Amino acid sequence: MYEIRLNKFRDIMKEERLDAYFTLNPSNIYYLTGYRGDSAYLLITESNAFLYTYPLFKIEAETQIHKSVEVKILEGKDLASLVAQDLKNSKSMGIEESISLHMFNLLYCKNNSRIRQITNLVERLRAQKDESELDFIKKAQKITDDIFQYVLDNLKPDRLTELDLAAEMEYQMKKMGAEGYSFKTIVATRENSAIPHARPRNVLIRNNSNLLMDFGVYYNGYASDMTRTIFIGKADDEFKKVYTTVLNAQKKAEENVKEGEKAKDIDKIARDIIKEAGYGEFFTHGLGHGVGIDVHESPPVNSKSEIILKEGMVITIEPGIYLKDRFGVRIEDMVLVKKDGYEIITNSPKELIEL
Ligand SMILES: [Mn+2]
Repeated sequence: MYEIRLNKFRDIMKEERLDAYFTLNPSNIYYLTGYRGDSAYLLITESNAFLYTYPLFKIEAETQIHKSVEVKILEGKDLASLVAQDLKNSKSMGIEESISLHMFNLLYCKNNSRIRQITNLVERLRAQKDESELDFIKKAQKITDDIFQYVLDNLKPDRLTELDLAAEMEYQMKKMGAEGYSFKTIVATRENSAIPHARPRNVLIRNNSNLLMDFGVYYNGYASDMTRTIFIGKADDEFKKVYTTVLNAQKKAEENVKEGEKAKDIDKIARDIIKEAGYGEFFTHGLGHGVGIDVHESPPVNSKSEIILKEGMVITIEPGIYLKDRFGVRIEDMVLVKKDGYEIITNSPKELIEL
């Protein structure tokens, strides 16, 4: 599997006229080699791949990494000199992130390699998931769905603060077999839910409040991401109107997901529905994003995204309406793009729930 990914990546390198590629991005390194430790550097050349790391990570490196990658432990050896040596006669090297001046000098002067800063090459590959990745993402989302059900079964008004509930949900993630959260859990009621990326407060979750929960977990290095907004007590007409609008936008956008569609057109479907209902100015973010090893990754799904959806992409569809100082509603699913349609990975109910 890793060999296939490395070779696919070498094809991209060729297209970009690079004969070497250097990265220290942990997500890209995990994707290309299976290594999940810290502090590693990956060099890919036309025929070899080298992973450099420190003695502290020797065991991970030796057990996790596929044999098509040569592991080099930095025991008193200088990384830049090793890389320069392994580069041999590379003429054009792509580098993703910033590197030290020392390393730049070694690579550039000693090796006479042309260096180009370049981003999103590995991300391009990562956008389309293979079967094993989909399996991890689905397992992550299953745990996320189970946590939502746990909240519905156990939540009582006037007992927990937003922070309490966020802590309880994060505790359950690990109890249910996840590695932890994929981003800090958002639990927000009333005016706090009108902030798209709200921080949970030390404020009680009261009766007659909406409750927005945006959360996800990591499972085997893959993220999930979902949002549900429920109502504690009996929802008033305005909340119902906002909720129905968001839900309608969310569903219509989802139904149009298919290979060959433009990401920005999917965004427009949701945005138009919210506009028509009179809430256009209150939908203040893009419709969604790719999810995988990173909880936000390629492809972006927003009004500017020229990306054409392809089979195997996993994206979120998450429209929202945010009424400042009052309340907000967001509904988010993860959706798998298929050749002739879509599959909703999220299984939690999304019709309005009044607890
Ligand atoms: Mn999201």
